[in-house]
Amino acid sequence: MSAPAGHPRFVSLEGGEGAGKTTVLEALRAALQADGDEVLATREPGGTPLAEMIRALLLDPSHEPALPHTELLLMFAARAQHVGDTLLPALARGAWVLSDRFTDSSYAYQGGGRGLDAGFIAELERRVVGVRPGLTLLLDVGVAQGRERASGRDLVPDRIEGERDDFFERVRATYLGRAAAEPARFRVIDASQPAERVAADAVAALQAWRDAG
Ligand code: T5A
Repeated sequence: MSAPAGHPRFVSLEGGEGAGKTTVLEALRAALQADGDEVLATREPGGTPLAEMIRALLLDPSHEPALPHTELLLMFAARAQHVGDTLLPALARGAWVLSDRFTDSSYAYQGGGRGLDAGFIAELERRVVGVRPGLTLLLDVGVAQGRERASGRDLVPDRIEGERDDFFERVRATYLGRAAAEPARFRVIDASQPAERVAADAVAALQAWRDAG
């Protein structure tokens, strides 16, 4: 069975810790709204009240660590709720959807980082999610630089931010591998640049993709 099809109004932002997704998302939203389009900006894990509760459970460092499969299945539980309750209804009414992370994060973090089987993740994607972004902007930055940015902002690292550098190197390598394998969907943005430059590159990539579609 093949991967789910990409939707032409669904854009995801991906990258490691501190890549600058939140900053870029606002620039993309402003660019689309300037054209008068409805835009839903959302995030994963999260995007609905129940999915946000699952997010809190996943990232809370105060309880025992989630085992890799527990983490994967909770990510997909949150995603199922997000897709069914928020994302598909927005696409059906013609809105743009901008998602800070989507299924590629599960391939990168639970697949690459935790070492879970990509075939199993693909099966969950087909059965539980059933949709892919038409465009995925991968904000690529070196692990040390990204972690330094994230640590400058967070007082207490969440459960995943507390992982070691080798975990995040595998996450990055998995993202870059996926981008190389799917050049029609991915655009890799150099996120080591100043924030305004990264945002401008991301907006230009979105506009070029939209104009070509
Ligand atoms: N996860 C998620 C999984 O493991 N599997 C999954 O399936 C999914 C969906 C989510 C965690 O869950 C994991 C991945 C994550 O570990 P989160 O808090 O949402 O947790 O984590 P992130 O998405 O990584 O959020 P961050 O906020 O850490 O990263 P951002 O959004 O990429 O970075 P941003 O924009 O907040 O910027 C971080 C700091 O850097 C500065 C900003 O001002 C900010 O202070 N900054 C820059 N500084 C200099 N130059 C630039 N270009 C900068 N861009 C931003």
